[in-house]
Amino acid sequence: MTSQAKGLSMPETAVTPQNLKPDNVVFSDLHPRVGNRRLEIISGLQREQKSIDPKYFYDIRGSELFEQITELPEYYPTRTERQILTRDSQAMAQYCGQNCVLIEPGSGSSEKVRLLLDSIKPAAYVPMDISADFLKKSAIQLASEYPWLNVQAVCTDFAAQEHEPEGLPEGKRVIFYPGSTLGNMKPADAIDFLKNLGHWLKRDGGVLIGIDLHKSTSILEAAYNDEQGITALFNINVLSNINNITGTNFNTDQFSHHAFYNEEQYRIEMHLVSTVDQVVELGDTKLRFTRGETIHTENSYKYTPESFQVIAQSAGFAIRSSWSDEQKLFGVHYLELD
Ligand code: AVJ
Repeated sequence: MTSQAKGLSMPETAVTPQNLKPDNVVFSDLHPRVGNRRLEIISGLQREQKSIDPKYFYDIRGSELFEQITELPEYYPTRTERQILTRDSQAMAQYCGQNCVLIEPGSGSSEKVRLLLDSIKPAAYVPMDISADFLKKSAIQLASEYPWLNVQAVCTDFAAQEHEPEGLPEGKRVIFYPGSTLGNMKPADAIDFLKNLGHWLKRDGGVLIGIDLHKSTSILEAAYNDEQGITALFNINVLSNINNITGTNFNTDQFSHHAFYNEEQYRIEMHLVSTVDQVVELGDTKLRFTRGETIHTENSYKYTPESFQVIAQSAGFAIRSSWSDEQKLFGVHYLELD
C-alpha cells in the first residue's frame, strides 16, 4: 500500500452536499494508481497475437452496452446468478454467519448485493471500486435505501492491493465476488487472484463467488453472438475507447466481431477481425493488420464443478457449499481457507 493511503476514519466530504449524504456511509479514497494504460495497450497490440485487456471494454458506452447484454435473451449468466442469489440467500447467509464484514471488490453499482443484504445483515458492507465518483454515488444510494446498513466504501484497485483497508469493523470477513469476473483470468491468474483474496481473510473468513459453468457449445456461443448484435457493438466499442486513451485511429467499420467456444481450453474467446489489410497509426508507430488477422479482446473461462474445485484448492481454499440453477448454467460457491 502507498503512503497516501488514508484510513477509513477520514471520510471525504467534498462531492456530495452533507444534507444529502446519509450518515450510514463513509467513503475513503486510497487513490489507486491508474498505471501506464497507453504503454500497456500498445504493447498488447504489438504482440504476435494482438490483444487488448478486457478491462478496456468498460468506458461509459461500453458499460451501457454491457448492461444491455445482461438483459439479452441469449445471455443467461446475469439473470441466472440473480435467481440463485435470490433463491438461496438464506442458505448463503448461514455460511457468512452473523455480523460479518461483507467486502465486494469491483462493486460497480452494488446491484447484486441487494439480493443478499436482508438475509446476511452484515455488520458492514465494504464496496470497493477504482472509479471514485461512481463508487461514491452508488454507496450513497445504497446507504439511503438501507438505513440500517453500515456502508464503508473504499476507492482502490483491489487487484493491486494485498491487504484489507484499515479501519474496518472487527468480525469475520466475507468477500463477495459475483458475475464470473474470475472467468476473464487464465486459470493460473485466477489461482493467484484467489490466493491474494486469501491474504485478506482471517482464518474464519469466506469467499462467496459466482462462476459460469461449462456447457454445450451452442448455448455458450449464442450468449456471445446475440441476435440483436449488442455483443458485437460491445466488442467493437473497445476500439473507440482505445482511440480515446491512446490517440490511435482505429476505424471501427473495418473490424468485425468474432466469438467462439474454445473447447480445449474451456473458454469463450472474443476477437476483432480486421476485414481488410490496414495500417493503424499511433503517432509514429504503425500497427499493421492483414485481412483476417485478429485482436484477441477477451477470454471468458467456463468451469466444471471439478475444474473449479481444482482452482479453489490450488489457491488454498475448500468449497464449503455450491448453489446452482436447475439447468446447471451458473454456480455460486462459498469458499473457506483450507
Ligand atoms: C463480465 C466478464 C462476466 O465474460 O460473460 C459479456 C463479459 N463479454 N459478453 C462475460 C462479456 C461478452 C462477461 N463478464
